[in-house]
Amino acid sequence: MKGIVTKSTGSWYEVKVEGGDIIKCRLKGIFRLDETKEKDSNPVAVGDKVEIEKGEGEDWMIAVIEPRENYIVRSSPKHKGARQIIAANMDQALLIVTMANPRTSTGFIDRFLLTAEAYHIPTVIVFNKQDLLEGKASKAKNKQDFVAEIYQNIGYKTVFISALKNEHIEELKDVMKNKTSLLAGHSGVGKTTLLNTIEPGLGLKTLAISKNTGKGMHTTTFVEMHPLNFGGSIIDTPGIREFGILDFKPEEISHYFIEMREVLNKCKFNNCTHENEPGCAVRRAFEDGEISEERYINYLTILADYKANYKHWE
Ligand SMILES: Nc1nc2c(ncn2[C@@H]2O[C@H](COP(=O)(O)OP(=O)(O)O)[C@@H](O)[C@H]2O)c(=O)[nH]1
Ligand SMILES: [Mg+2]
Ligand SMILES: [Zn+2]
Repeated sequence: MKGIVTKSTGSWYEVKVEGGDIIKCRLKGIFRLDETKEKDSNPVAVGDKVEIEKGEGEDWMIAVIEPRENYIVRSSPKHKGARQIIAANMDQALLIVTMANPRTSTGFIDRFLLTAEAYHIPTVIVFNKQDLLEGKASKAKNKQDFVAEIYQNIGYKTVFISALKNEHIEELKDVMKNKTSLLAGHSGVGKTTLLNTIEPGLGLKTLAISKNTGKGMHTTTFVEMHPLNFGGSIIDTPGIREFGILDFKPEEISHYFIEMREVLNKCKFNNCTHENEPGCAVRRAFEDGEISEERYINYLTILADYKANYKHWE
């Protein structure tokens, strides 16, 4: 039987099969052996298309994992240096950000976008908590206008909502309809609130406590895919903070800054990192105001961080 993995605990999985039934499955031993060969600490992820079969006894087993269209990883909480694939086969990511209570930095946004671009996941930036900004020319509202424009100018879609007050949610639903979306954003931006607003029936689930550890969901590694009543599904991920494990060369980082990608082939050196090399087209575009200062500075910061940690991944 074919199905899609909708929940992963690491030791067992929920697979939604054709017809809609959810079947609890384990993984055939053959996949587990691969762990040591690959750097991945889990061979199956939410969103994976799989084939399941009856194993010995009554257990269902995942027997085949189909090749992934895309996936996203984080560093494994359990095995240092290992990657954990947390979701696969997404149509898009929804990055939830807020300019007040708490404020999402563009540094955070750019790190996420870098990862998403590297893993071929189109991203929509969702500005939540509009109700806190309405009606005043507040500092936070000005900041939002400034930040939103940066991303709109380079081609990212933006949506402005209030998850709490149920404002402009229809617009977001249009974006989500019939697609598999990864829900991302740091703690406190309103991801759980948004899930409850668009799919009230899920409320209890997102607040659930892990049966295994007795701890809150945010401390677990569980990732879950929820079906949406208007078509499509959403993948909810605890612990988005550790996204961004990349294994490419430092000079390749700019390939995932979409506005830099367009000019970097004009740099004099093909391994240009756009810091201060002569004949750098990216630096020139920044100086000419074609690349935003915010993005360029974030790029340099990410590059420096990456270089400092790069050896680890070689
Ligand atoms: N004012 C306002 N508060 C919100 C909104 N969305 C979420 N919140 C509040 O922000 C806090 C964190 O929300 P939560 O959904 O737990 O964030 P998560 O950590 O991203 O899941 C809660 O107190 C929510 O009530 C919103 O649109 N407007
Ligand atoms: Mg939450
Ligand atoms: Zn350059």
